Amino acid sequence: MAKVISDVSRTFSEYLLLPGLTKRTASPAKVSLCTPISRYGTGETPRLSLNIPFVSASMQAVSGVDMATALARKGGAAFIFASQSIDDQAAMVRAVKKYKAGFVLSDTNATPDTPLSAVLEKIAQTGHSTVAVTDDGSATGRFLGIVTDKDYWVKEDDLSRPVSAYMTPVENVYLAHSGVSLHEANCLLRKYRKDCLPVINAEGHLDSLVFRKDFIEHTDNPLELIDSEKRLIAAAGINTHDYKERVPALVAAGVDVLTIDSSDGYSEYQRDCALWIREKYGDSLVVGGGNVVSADGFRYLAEEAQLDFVKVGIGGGSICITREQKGIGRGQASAVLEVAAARDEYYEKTGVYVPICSDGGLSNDTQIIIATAMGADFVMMGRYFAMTDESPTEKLSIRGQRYKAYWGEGSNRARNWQRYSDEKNSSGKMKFEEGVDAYVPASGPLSEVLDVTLAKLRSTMCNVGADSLKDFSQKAVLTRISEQSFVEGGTSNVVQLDQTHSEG
Ligand code: RVP
Repeated sequence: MAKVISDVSRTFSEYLLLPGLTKRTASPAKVSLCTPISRYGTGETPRLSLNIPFVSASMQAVSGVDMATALARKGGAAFIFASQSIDDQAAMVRAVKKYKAGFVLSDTNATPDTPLSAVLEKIAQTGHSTVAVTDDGSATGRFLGIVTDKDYWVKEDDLSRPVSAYMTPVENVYLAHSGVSLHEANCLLRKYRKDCLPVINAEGHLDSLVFRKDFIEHTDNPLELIDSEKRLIAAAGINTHDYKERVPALVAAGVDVLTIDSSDGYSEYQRDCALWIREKYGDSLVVGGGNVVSADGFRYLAEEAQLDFVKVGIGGGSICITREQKGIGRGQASAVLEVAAARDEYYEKTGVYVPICSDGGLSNDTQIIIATAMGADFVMMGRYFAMTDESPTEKLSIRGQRYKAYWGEGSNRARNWQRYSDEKNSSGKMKFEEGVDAYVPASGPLSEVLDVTLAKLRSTMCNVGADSLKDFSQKAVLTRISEQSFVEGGTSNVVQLDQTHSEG
């Protein structure tokens, strides 16, 4: 007869934290968010730690090169999506490893003949207002000039005129030449009092752009996640089908961290894949896997598969309908609590600490905080990052509101046959989908969104009297809340006026 667990399957929003003693000496600035992403033994230092406990999901609509560089610069990591050809994924990893902080490949370009109206559309899509004008409209074409939002007046100027009528031509642009160091480029920006410095090569082709705002951001990013050669850490998703070809290509491209991407990771396929990688590459790679929702699943992947970290969560993702379709899964809070306890028990028994990652279903900052308090060493998110400017999809406007497309890896749109290959039918479509194809509101630049979340996490940690994530989960006291106390936690019996419509 089937066994029924007596505990109800619960979600993060059913819990609150009780504050502990806040010490006078506590301050959010002193809180460390450093967290291990590789297994380690008692007394050892983890081979790799994140500087903030956030990674982005291995999904087409989330983790491309822009996300990977932006998130690594903030101290986390983006798992470049596996549902693409091996060559394309390796090229993305290579781009992350080659990324030189401060030198940006221009993503908003035009030819001199492009009408200003088309340029404005492009600006709306990329969110970047500096436009490089090149002979062929590419990021590396012959450089002819530059247009910024200071060169035209949308309401006054004729939008059908070519961009050449508005641009500052190359002969009047302050330039630098390929080979210039970042320090030199920043000195030139300061000297010329400019916001952007184009870097061109000996043939006059555009190489990159250096922005003043990036210089400021760089000094604001002391948590950058970098390797021993000061290159950004690169992470990528893999599957259990083509790993014998994919992993060597990713390693050749310089990848540092891999995660085996699967909706249900408690499987012999994951063990075989993980052991193959470990045998071939030893400890030079960090390899995680999952997803699991039980102590048994964790122990299997920690012990038998020797994984570096284990991801927790089935069916909680915002675009995920696995629970509805197949009837498997577990409330994310219950899963994290059980797996965190299994991790601690495993550590006590063996002296080996295997970090866990709560993956999916985090829909606001509070839930992120509760997940880490419950013992997740770090969290993986899709929707949160898909909403930011750095996700690979374009912004679109629907009734005045800006959105970005966001679809599950188990949707037909993703065509992720490796992850869901068993379910493909003869007509090339999945027999059933485990994910949906949707939109999310655009939230703005990653750095701004993340700074707010991190500020809240640090502040709550101070309330609990914790100065590190480990300390936080050890000191955390959580209480279950009733539906009534959930309602009480929001605003009540007040009227909030929309200030934009209020009269003098
Ligand atoms: P969320 O952050 O709630 O958007 O969830 C993202 C997670 O959802 C991913 O990390 C992955 O585990 C899961 N996912 C991705 N695609 C699908 C699907 O199509 N069912 N699920």
